Amino acid sequence: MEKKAALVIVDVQNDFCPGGSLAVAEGDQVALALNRYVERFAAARLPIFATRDWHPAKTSHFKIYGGIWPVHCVQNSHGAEFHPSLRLGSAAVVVSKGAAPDVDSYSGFDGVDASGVGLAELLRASGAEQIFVGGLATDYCVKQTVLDGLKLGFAVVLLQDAIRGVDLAPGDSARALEEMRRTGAGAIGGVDELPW
Ligand code: VGL
Ligand code: ZN
Repeated sequence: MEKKAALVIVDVQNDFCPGGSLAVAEGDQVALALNRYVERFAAARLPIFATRDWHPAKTSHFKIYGGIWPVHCVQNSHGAEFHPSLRLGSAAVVVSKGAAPDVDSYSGFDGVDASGVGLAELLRASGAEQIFVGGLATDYCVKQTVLDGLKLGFAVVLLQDAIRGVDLAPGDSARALEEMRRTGAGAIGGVDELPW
């Protein structure tokens, strides 16, 4: 028997895409790749979760308050909206993270749905044993989400055609990929490699 799968889309928001305040090169490209996964998961009636970075205006995550990042993904701002190319469909559950004023919260597993239920619990309630993860950014939120997923006992498959990195230092994304694979994440390069 195949493990029951869920799709986890990480932070495909305007501020992480070209034109945004923390733009990842080709960040908008992941939306197009992810749309194909959304279609396949929705057709198979498998659960879909979309995380979003959801910061208060004042947080130690931002450079101006002691962190390392430009202001981005402030709650209810245009920059925090999902990129318009991403077609989430009605079934996707939105999971918000980064709302605390004093922690970075890179992992999607720090996120909660509209009722305050955390991602791990949502996944377990959906019956998911295996998560397919894509989005932004490879070297921060995707990496932390993948590593936490493995730690929590989920099988994790990285969507290599649907991730892009910040690369604050050159090679960060490549190193992140290596660490995720070494820790136990699998990977596929496109929807054609989905096992169903
Ligand atoms: C992220 C930097 C700062 C991410 C979030 O979603 O990868 N990166 N905040
Ligand atoms: Zn952030």
